[in-house]
Amino acid sequence: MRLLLRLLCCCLALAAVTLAAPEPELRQAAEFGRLKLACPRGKGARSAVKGAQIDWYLNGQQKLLTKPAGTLRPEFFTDDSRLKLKNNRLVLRNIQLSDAGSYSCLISEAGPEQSPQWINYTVVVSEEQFYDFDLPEIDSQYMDGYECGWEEEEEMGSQTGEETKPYFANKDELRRMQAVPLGDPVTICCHIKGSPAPEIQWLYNGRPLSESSHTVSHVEVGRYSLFVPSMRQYDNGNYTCVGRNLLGEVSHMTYLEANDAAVLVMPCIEEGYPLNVTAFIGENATFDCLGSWDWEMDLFWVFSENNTVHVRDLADMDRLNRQAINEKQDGGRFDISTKQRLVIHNVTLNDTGFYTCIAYNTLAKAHARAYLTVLEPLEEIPVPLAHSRITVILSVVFGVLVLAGIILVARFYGRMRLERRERERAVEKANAFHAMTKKVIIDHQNMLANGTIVAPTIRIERCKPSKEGSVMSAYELPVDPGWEIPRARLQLGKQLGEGAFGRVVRGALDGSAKPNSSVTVAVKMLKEGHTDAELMDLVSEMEVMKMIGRHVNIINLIGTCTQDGPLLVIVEFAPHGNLRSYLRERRHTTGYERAFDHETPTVRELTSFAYQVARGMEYLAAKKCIHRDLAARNILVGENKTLKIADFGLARDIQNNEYYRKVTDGRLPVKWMAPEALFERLYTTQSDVWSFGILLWEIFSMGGMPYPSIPNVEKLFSLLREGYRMERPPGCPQKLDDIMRQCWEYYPNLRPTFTELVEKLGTLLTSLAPQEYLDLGQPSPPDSGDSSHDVSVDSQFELFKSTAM
Ligand code: ACK
Repeated sequence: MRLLLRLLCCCLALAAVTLAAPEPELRQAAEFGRLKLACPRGKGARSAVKGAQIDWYLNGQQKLLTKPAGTLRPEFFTDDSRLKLKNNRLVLRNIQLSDAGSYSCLISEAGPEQSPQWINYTVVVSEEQFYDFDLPEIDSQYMDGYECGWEEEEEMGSQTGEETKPYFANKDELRRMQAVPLGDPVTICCHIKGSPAPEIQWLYNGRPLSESSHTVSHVEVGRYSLFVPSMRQYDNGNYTCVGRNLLGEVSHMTYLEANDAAVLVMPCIEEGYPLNVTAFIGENATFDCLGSWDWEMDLFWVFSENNTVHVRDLADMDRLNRQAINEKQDGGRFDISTKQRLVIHNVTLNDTGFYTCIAYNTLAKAHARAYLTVLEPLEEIPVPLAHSRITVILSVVFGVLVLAGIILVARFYGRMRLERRERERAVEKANAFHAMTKKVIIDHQNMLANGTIVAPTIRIERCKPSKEGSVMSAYELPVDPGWEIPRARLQLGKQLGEGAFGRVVRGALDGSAKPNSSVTVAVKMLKEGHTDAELMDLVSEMEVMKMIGRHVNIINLIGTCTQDGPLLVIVEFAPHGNLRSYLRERRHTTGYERAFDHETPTVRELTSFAYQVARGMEYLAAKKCIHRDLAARNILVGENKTLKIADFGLARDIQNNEYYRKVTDGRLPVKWMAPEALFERLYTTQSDVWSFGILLWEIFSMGGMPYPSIPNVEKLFSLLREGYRMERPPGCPQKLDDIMRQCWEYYPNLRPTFTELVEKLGTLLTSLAPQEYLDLGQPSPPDSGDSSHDVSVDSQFELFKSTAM
């Protein structure tokens, strides 16, 4: 009966909406963006309808969700993962054009004397200006605080109690560091309460935000939050919220960092660190926590008197992070301005205990601890008053002590002389050892197995230098006459880039056939202070490149310098850098700055890029080479827009069986990784196909960051498991989107092979421009200037859709 009545009430109310609906509020949303519709509207209105039933409708009939009467639960979900109710706001994310319409909310059962109330919105969805990343539309009215999990209106009402100095109402939301993918929005929450209501100020790198010219136009300051709609490199820095009232002040600093590397490094603390420290009262004690340090990582220090710091998961980590030593603690005695170093000034006996350094990111955690022993200073023993017997005894004792001292000093000097002689002998021995070189032995024995190429085994042995005279290099490498190039023919130029251990420089290689002619090359080499393992990796890469052979769509080996100096691996030079930057620089912009005057590539060109990479990968797959890091950043753009796959030989195994498991945890390019690579460390050519799908998405989003709206890696993991896949980038042809989706089949064997991808993309290219079909043996020809096929991406969608595959 009650249900029937409610139904009747809804129907009547719905009719009322259609007949005499209050003026709906017009809300504009951007495609792929997010929208929040409040019900009820206005500050303070929420408390008036506490416990009311709230129903949301779309276009007057379709019920979206219901918040039942009497519940205080803040969140309600629907079958559509994009839609939820949070804190009485309907939240719709990843908005589609089809989401436009009228949204109505009915508040009923708010109280006996309150009649049902309708709130109406008309939602208009505008097509996303995909290339116009700089100033995305934001709904600033509802953004403040939304991400922070508290309600501003509630806060406003609670400011009336007895006088209190400012304090953090929600310590859980305080973060020491927030790493944000480049271009993503980020909110810093800082909910400071107090009575009278504290005045809140935001500082950027220690100075008032208003004085910092670059951020002021960009960030939005809410009452208790700071919102950066699109993180850029120059927004990096320390953001501090300060809350003050008559009774005192509190502040919290968050370091924000934008990063476009989708690569996570497992935290790792160097063995032996931090070291135990012993200090006298009043001295300073320093602990160092050396190890790998990555943009997604946080590091903090925890003090415990006994050896009991339990770290199991991220929740533990957050709990500990809140208990962590902070700089303000104990009158500023604890200095953690350099995170990896903890300095305790003016130590006291109370400081005795364990200091644990904890480094963590979403991938893993690492912690190590050291003990601080605090000693009391040696007290000076007062000399007793002279007494004849005591004086005699003391004199005798003194005499004995002096004698013993002399004997000890003599023995000490004897020992020192002995030790010095031993040390000299050891140095002589070490010098003799160093006069030897390290011989690099490349074992090609297993090069061919089942008709496929296998990486050689490389080892290093110490031996006497085989050449007379000065030793030019600590290593002796075997000469490969087929590839060896005299160093004199090579001139090294400016650096193109560097990684942790190696670097790449531009070079000019004198032509051997034509004198006075030179060709530009790229030269890979190691950095000073590299290890044997790094040299072995470069040797392995060089050998793999030799074995792989030549293909137009890979970076080919030109030659090597292995003798009389450091190892140089000379490869083809790609003048236009990596594909990701290439595309980003050529985005079609609608106003704001345009860095370079490059032409926006056509859909046909983009399809040709995809085709070329597929061809290169087909070749590598045929050689049983698994790339493991196929991404636009690892594709280089050569002359005539020829794409070349780089880094395919990078210490990534080639095996005669189809797959291998990577046991050791190194860098994980998570957003490009197939589920089986992500969850089981299982890499195959078919996991490369998944990465190729992400690469396709990168190409058709003009170098966009994959999964732009996914806040963290855990979320990505769970969404992938649930079958979530990225949306089609705007302007991307449907057929290309279909190919992406095939590459992202959960089961590797359901994904297309690279040969099938070459076929599909080739057909697509032919259907698009039959007369400009890519010559299979040749790089993609430069666009001939025939503008009939050269419509830019935005306008070609329709054209592409109508073309048969
Ligand atoms: O992404 P980039 O612009 O292109 O910066 C990196 C850097 O060196 C470190 O790897 C660039 N690089 C690597 N190999 C080549 C090459 N063969 N030709 C041109 N640039 C290269 C790469």
